[in-house]
Amino acid sequence: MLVFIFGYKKCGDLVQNWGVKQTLDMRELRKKAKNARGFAFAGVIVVLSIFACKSNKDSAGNVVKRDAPRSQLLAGVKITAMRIDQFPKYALDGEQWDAYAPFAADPDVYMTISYDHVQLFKSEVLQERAFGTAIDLKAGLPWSLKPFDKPLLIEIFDEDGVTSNDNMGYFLFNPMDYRDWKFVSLKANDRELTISMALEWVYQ
Ligand SMILES: [Ca+2]
Ligand SMILES: [Ca+2]
Repeated sequence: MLVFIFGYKKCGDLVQNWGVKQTLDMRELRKKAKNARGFAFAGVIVVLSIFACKSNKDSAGNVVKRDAPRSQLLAGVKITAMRIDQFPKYALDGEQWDAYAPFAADPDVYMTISYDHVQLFKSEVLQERAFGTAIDLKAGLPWSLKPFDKPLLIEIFDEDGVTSNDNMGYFLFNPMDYRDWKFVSLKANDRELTISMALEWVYQ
């Protein structure tokens, strides 16, 4: 019986000691693992530093100044080319554009771009444009669009001097709907009127 009690106690001590030893071993292991992680991290930093130093030098060992990395912050958009591809043959009343001037009945075409009733751009007036010919607008280009994330009103007119000009058609154009597009073509819903433009997106 005594032997049994002694044996039980000894066994209990062993278990207890083993538990303590186990705890100590785990602490030791954790400490080692932490140190190993620290060394690995330091190693990565050293390698990156060497790489960074090396990448700033060319093959001859000269220090090369690098451009700052380009961010993707959109700063604006410009129209660099604008063409009226086609326009209606007749005015809304079915008459020639300048029916009052029988020998100069073709329209005198120009374009405006407006936002919120404020005119942003007005092109040159191109006199007597024959039906079926494309019209390239060039004056004042490029046009920097501000705002570029709201619907802009693009209108095409026939200039009529003292009388009110004839509206040949219009488009609502929100540049952001075409983000990063280099060429955009628009067609008026209700008229044989199409325009196309080249865009340049500006990033800072
Ligand atoms: Ca007219
Ligand atoms: Ca006219």
